[in-house]
Formats: sequence, C-alpha cells, structure tokens
Amino acid sequence: MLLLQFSTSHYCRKARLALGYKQVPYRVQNLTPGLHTLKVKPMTGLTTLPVLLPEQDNQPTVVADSTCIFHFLDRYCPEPSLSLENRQLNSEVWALEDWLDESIGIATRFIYYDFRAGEGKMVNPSPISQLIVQRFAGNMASMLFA
Ligand SMILES: N[C@@H](CCC(=O)N[C@@H](CS)C(=O)NCC(=O)O)C(=O)O
Repeated sequence: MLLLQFSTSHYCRKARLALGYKQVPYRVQNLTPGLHTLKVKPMTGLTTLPVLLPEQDNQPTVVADSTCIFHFLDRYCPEPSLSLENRQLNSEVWALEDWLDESIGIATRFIYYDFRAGEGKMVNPSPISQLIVQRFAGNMASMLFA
C-alpha cells in the first residue's frame, strides 16, 4: 500500500498509526503542500491528505480521508479491530472520532502553523517548503494569534 501524506500532518500520523496497529505493510510518499493538489484532487476530488492507495486486486484504488482509511483497514484486515464489539459504545467511539477530527484536529493545525512560522521553520528546509512557510504559515499565525 502507498500512503500519500504530509510528513508532519497529524491526520497522516493517525493513518500511519492505524496501518501500524494492523501491521499492514505500506510505503509513504511525502507530498509538498500546495503542489499536492495537482496529484490528489484528480484522484479524490479533495485537496486533503492522507490518501491511501491500497494497490491490491479487488480493493478500491484510492481511499481518501483518515476516517475512511480506518474503516477501509477494518474491512481489509479485520483483526486487530479498530472498532468495539458493543454497538452502542462503538457508535459513540466513531462519533467522538469524528468530533475530534473536526474540532481539535482543525485547531491543532492552526497551532502548527504558528510553530512553523517560528521555531519550526526548519522542519523541512527545502526551498519550496520555506517559501510556503514564509508566505502562508506566517500570515496565518499572525492572523490567528495577533
Ligand atoms: N478530515 C480529513 C482532514 C485532513 C486534513 O485536513 N489534512 C490536511 C493536513 S493536516 C490537509 O491535507 N490540508 C491541505 C488542504 O486542505 O489543502 C482527514 O481526516 O483526513
């Protein structure tokens, strides 16, 4: 399997944790923020990562969104399960997972912009990354934390 990701994204880490928990072998391809849309949007219709390419017969070619990746992995490799046997608890867990993705997940991204605009500038020293950090992360951070 191939995981398209941003190396520092917490949603991508979430996908890596699930793959590791299932012990499913996978490779990663790190995409450059901004340019990633050229590759990802035609495949998924979305601009977000992670995106998993199962590369297996009789499986979907593309699975986008960390939650969908969790559900796909539970079907592909049922044990160990990411779900609970108790239906009531299981639906609460998935509701919580969805809520955390949409609340803390998004808030954390803004804290990360602030980090990248400051001491985290050198997380990825490539020129394109530096350009993006200077152009976007700095502006976002100053808007959010001014
Ligand atoms: N609900 C999505 C959120 C993923 C997400 O927001 N990923 C960010 C990286 S942390 C992203 O790809 N942002 C780029 C963009 O929105 O263009 C998931 O769980 O996969």
